[in-house]
Amino acid sequence: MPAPDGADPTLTLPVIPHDIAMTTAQLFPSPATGNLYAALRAAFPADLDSIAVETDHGLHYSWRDLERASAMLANLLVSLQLPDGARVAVQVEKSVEAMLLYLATLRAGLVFLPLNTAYQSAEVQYFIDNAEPAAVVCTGKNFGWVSKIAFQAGTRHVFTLNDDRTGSLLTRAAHCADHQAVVPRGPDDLAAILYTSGTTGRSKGAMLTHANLLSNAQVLKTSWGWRSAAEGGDVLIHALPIFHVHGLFVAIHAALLNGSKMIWLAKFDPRQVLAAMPRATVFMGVPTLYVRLLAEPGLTAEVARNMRLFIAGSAPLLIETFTEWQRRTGHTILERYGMSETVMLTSNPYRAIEGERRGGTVGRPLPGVRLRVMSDQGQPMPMGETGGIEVAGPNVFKAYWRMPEKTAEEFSADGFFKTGDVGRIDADGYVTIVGRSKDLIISGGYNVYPAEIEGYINELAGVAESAVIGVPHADFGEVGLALVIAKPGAAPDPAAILASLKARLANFKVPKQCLLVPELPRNAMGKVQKNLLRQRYGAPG
Ligand code: MLC
Ligand code: AMP
Repeated sequence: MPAPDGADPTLTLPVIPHDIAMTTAQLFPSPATGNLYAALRAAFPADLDSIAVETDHGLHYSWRDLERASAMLANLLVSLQLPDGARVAVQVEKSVEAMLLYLATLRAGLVFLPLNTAYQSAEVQYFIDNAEPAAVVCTGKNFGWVSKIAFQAGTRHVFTLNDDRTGSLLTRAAHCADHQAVVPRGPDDLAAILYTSGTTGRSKGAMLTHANLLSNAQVLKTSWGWRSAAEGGDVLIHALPIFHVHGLFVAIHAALLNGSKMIWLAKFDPRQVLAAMPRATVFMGVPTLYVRLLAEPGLTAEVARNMRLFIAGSAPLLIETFTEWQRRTGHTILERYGMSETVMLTSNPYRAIEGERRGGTVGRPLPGVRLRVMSDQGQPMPMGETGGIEVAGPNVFKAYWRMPEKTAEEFSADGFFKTGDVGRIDADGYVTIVGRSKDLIISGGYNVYPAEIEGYINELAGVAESAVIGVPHADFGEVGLALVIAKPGAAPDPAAILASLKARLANFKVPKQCLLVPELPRNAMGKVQKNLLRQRYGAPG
């Protein structure tokens, strides 16, 4: 395989062309090591020269390539002699090498901290200051500002990694041995920290252990009937970003733990997905991906004939999308529900014998997950009635990074995590999410916290105060709308407000519209009544 210009040729990889009551000991291949990578590696197919990943650039990576290249990267990380529990923060474009860096971080026993590529300097600064990573990996184009933030925060090592297999990380790893003994880790040791925004606007780092991730991956492998090579094998179309639970854990772990090939798309493009579909069996997406695929005339039962399973999650799937998908392809989407703090919690049934895939619901709690619906007073709600969803299980995260008070607040006295989602369970055990108690907008599968955006708007000249609400949107499901009250005598320009947000915030957080309003409705406590604003301004967009 020719290396692209500037790529380090030595790292150019050879081309070829339920039982969920499993104990931790059963889950891990060897009691000596609880390292998630060891479990994934144990599931690689016997033929290590078969193709593991095929990219949209026509590159092929074998299972041996994954093993060797992740060993080289892990050896580089180990050579840095970082202390136990050290964080490796990564903000890079999607590439197979970025996935290899994740696997290498696991192998080296370090803690992976992925960051959305849309985050700008103020956002990245917060994560780096808060997590104090020992190493940071960024794109070459961002090296100037990211390294400045990192070095100021005391990070000693900053590498670059680009999506064309260049960058100092690969150059350095090319000098490392291509075999590595996986660093032993206990099941309770940290594997990753995923930042999830807080209601106060300050992000919290959810600390996920090797056992959290592996137990969930095992459960999904069984529940979704992943087919071994002997059963004809599965092929996953991977079209999601790899800095959140969905693309990083649910998709990658499932494929690796099943020894299944991935067709790897750097960015979601509906036409590329359709082109890959006849050679694939499994697809995972947020609802926006399904909406955009439905807009393609090429989406037919014929193109989806080899597909075994379409999985949706991260945001509510509209019943129209669910029904229309059935009509166009003959397939019933399986909707599931998860969170950064818990990985996957519920799933609609895969097998008909377990029940129907019920549109508008997120299915039943996954094996091992205990889920309950509670009143505001902390009492269990009768079946079918709505309340706060709380969960417990081997998948639930350990704590928020360096926020013991927040952690205590969000767990009940008997150890259930309060999801902030509002829902009900029916007599068959199906869970329906009806809303959120947390003030959160989910736009195209990304979470946006109004408080963070309001904070930025309120600092702008001429603004007295603001409220950001989520309003329905045909493509993204929900998008932000900013309602702004001007200071007396001032007339801030809504377009200028949006432009200044765009200059400072990740683009998906920027409201799609901004309106000047004379007042905001408030309750007796003086709190803005966002439900009234949603009623008033929430006509579908
Ligand atoms: C992009 N934009 C968005 C947006 N994505 N705005 C709101 N919400 C989003 N999600 C902005 C762009 O910056 C651009 O702004 C404009 O909207 C149009 O962009 P686009 O070209 O249409 O966007 P695209 O690059 O195609 O991205 C859309 C997308 C992407 C849907 C493919 O957002 C995506 O990959 N979403 C998946 C998120 C995900 O993986 N979530 C899982 C979280 S895990 P402008 O102004 O520049 O034109 C989780 C747990 C669980 O929740 O249960 O899984
Ligand atoms: P995150 O913090 O990015 O992990 O987002 C988690 C949130 O996404 C959950 O708390 C839910 O509000 C939402 N979510 C995930 N899956 C679904 C789903 N299938 N339906 C509705 N909301 C979902």
